[in-house]
Amino acid sequence: MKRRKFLKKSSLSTAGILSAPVLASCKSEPKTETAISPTKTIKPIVICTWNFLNASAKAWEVLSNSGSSLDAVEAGVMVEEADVNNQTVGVGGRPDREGRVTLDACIMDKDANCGAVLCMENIAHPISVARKVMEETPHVILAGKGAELFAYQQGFEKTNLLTEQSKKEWEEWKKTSKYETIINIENHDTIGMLAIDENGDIAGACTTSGMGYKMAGRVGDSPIIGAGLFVDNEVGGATATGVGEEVVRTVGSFLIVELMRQGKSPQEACEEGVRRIMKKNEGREDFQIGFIAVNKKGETGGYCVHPGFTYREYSEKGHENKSVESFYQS
Ligand code: SD4
Repeated sequence: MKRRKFLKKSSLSTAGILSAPVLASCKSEPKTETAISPTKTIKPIVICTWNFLNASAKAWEVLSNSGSSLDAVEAGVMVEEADVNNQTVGVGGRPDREGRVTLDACIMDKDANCGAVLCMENIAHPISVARKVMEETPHVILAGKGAELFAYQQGFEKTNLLTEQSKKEWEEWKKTSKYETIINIENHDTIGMLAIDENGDIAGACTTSGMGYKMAGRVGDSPIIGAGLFVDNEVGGATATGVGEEVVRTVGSFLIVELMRQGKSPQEACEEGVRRIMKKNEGREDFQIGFIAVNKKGETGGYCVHPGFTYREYSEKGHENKSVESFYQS
């Protein structure tokens, strides 16, 4: 929770609030504005889950130099993949129960091209391997050893992903854990990023080490197109964080984009996505789910529910309850 910051909710009209930190974290204004209709202009924008400021700043650098949204999201999330202190993504990620760090990632571009890697070991930048899957193969997904082999063939280096810190914590966890096959609701996080470039084109990326101490072979929503990430360049994009099983069950990010297609704002769509998941889990209060979204106009939204909050409370108290907050996006 240390790296997380949340905006206390006083209003839900967060689009302005959400994009403000993006601009605040970057010194220069975008060079260009993009006409998407005779009456509307949009500026490039990047948003990501949680407060990964360095990642969004990197993506912003790409966008401000007229880079594509695809290059921006890849470069942005790579910052977190490389950060050994981020124990939820890439190098330094928490291992599974057997002590292996397995990574999941996916990427999607303006033309609905997409690529993903699942449960891949020993490669520091799964997002870049996902992009290679998208660009260099006729496939969308490569998993496990096949993904790793493909990465080596593409010139990626073998890297030890398990840091001393993560190893030590895992060894501690083993002492106290009952080693039950339950969804571990703690120690999870993820970076999902969405960007619009100066051509008005949208792309997204999502990368994670998944739930800390997950069962070997477990894959969540993050590398699943439609669940952890979805982009439709005519409408917008969405990405998810939280308990992946719940996001997969509802095809969460696809749902958010479809809700926007039907006319909901990104904020409304994210709220509805969270509400649907909570409704399917009535009575359960042990999980966290969050979505962020951007539409073609450059409006953004984000919504998150935290553990300790049931669907009944959510229905009754809605936004007044402090467990449901719009989440801070860098
Ligand atoms: C997963 N969705 O593997 C990821 C974890 C995550 O915030 O996003 N945690 O289920």
